[in-house]
Amino acid sequence: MTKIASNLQIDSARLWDTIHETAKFGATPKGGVRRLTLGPEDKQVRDWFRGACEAAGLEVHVDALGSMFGLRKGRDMSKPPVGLGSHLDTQPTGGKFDGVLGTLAALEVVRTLNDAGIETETPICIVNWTNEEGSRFAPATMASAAYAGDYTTEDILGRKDLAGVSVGEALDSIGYRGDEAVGLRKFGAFVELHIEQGPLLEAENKTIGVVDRGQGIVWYDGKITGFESHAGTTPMPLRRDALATLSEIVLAVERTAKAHGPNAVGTVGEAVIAAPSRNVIPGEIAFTVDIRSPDAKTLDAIDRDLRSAIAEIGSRRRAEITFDAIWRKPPTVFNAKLVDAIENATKALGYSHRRITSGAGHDACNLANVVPSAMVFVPCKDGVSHNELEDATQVDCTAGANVLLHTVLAIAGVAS
Ligand code: HGY
Ligand code: MN
Ligand code: MN
Repeated sequence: MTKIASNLQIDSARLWDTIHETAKFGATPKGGVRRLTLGPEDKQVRDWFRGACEAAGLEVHVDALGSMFGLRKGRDMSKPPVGLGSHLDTQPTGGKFDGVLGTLAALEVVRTLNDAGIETETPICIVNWTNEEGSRFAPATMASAAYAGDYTTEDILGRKDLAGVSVGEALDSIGYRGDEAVGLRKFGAFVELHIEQGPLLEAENKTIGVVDRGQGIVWYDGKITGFESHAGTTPMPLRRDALATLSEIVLAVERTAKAHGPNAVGTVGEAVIAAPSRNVIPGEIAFTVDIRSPDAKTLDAIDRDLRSAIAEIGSRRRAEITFDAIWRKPPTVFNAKLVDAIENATKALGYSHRRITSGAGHDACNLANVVPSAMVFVPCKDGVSHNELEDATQVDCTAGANVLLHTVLAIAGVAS
């Protein structure tokens, strides 16, 4: 690698300014970001991202699910580009860094290479994946999962939100249904920078997480059918109370995850009473469950135990319960050579680091099924994420972006 390239560092202030500039799209009073996928705020940040990519000399392409690709030419265009990026959509109570850091650090890598006049051997392609969060449309990481062949484009286009709007309609409403076939654009490797969204790096005072594995995830949709009846006249023993039934299921999820711990977590994140009323016993509830573990056998054991607990609760409470697994992401093992490249770049830059398993799902976990992929983590304050208080430091974000830069240079090669 040339002398210039080996000492190269990203522009810390520019990256930090970019993160805070885009945080205005969907800014919330508590200092977070609410930018649900394919909504008006997502369009704003997408338009901004397209402009920034074009200003950096990138060719911008959009695929049929709205994922955005910014291509930087390399000396040898016959070679597949090195991919780097993440996502710009957020949770309803999202923060400034989840997904945003990885996408904007990818842009900063390009800007830094441009400033230094460096041409890489292979092309580079930065990516904003549609709907990583899975909050408005399930499943999470849907666009990169379709890219990796887990779903057809038609299937994903037909997924609907709670208001009955389909992914296809939402893409059209913001003008981001591209004409490129999903999965057509190939990569030689894919690297994603992300905040850890957990407490380990901060607790151990480590700057970089070299991510070698990702947890497996199973998502369930559940429905409880009891019986609406008068809150004042229905004796307790005669009730078929859907909410009381769900309350036992919530505790069963918590109990089962703990029983299979310490490397297992379970969450009931959504519950919707069909016809809520203060003086009606809830008769119908839809709910969701999110189960995770780095171990596939643990996921199976939790599934088994949860189903038997739910069956017992349902029969005792005379409620009908449907419980369907709608998304199963097996645990990820990232590409060992790429993980080593990240670790080597981290050591060369002198950052403290540790190997780490990702507790969160990421687009790179899907890419790992079709191309050598790996991730770089940096700490976030108190390990908090999916919360408007999500925070990270400029120093750590800069370190992560420098590791991303030097990992990409090592893989793409420096032509001049
Ligand atoms: O749910 C996840 O793990 C990701 O943050 N969307
Ligand atoms: Mn994310
Ligand atoms: Mn997230």
